[in-house]
Amino acid sequence: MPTTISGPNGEIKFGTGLPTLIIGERINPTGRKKFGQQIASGDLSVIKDEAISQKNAGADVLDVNVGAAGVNEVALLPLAVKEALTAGDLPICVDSANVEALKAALAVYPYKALINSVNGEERSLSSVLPIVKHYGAAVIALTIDESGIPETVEGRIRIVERIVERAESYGISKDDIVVDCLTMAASSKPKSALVTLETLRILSKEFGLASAMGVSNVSFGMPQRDIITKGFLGMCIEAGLTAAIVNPETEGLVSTIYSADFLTGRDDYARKFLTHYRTKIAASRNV
Ligand code: THG
Repeated sequence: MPTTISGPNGEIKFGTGLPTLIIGERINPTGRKKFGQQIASGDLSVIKDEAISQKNAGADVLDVNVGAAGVNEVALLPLAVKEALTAGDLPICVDSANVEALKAALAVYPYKALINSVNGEERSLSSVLPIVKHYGAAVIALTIDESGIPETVEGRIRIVERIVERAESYGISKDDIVVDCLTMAASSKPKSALVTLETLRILSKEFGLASAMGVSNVSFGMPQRDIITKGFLGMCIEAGLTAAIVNPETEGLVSTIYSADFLTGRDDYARKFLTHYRTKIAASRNV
């Protein structure tokens, strides 16, 4: 069964065989000092701007993260979610390591949210999973636990099995678990991209689980990062990735997703491709 989340315009479904869900990652202060300072001072216009520009670039969902120095996440995350929701009119992926902030944000979200994230650590399982159940949300499950990110495919799958088992004990359906196989920098761990792809392939094809991943980490430490990120993104989609956490404004990134979906039979009748590029297609006919 596909995973369902919802927003002001109704439900969105994603999963095996369906087009890749594009989760816009730009509402996040990581590495952006000015963004952090602005939201800490209560100026949410930057959230509105990022919501609109990511939607126009092709985002289906907006990730909202306000974790930065000097920010009271419990107070700010709900405001940021409301701002992004109003401006973007898209479902929200509520992103925080602070459980109280997640609760406060979910309390103001009147649809089915995606929560980012739970992991295999006991304190994460026992604090996040009850919230997932209570709010009827879906959740991204990271393949990391007390011992870190396993280097092997088997180690990462064991964490997923543990999370799914615990989730089911809370009455959370498997369809509401979205696994994240975690990407590391290929420049420092040359074989890690292959481990991530292999894990993704097994969880997708054999376990039938939905998946989400931030792909840009793969290119960390390299020049021309976007080239490597886009190549990896195409491979992830072939391996079964169902939701990509990306910057949709990166030149050529959304095209990579549309072409990979088309080539893997995930875009029936190339409908999404033809709709997204209709203006360009019409222009090229008229030359
Ligand atoms: N999995 C899950 N959630 C995630 C990630 C993941 N959330 C966070 C991250 N990875 C995805 N989001 C971002 C947000 C910002 C950046 C990268 C990934 C980023 N920021 C630039 C920097 O740090 O240099 C600044 C960009 C700018 O200034 O324009 O790269 O993997 N579940």
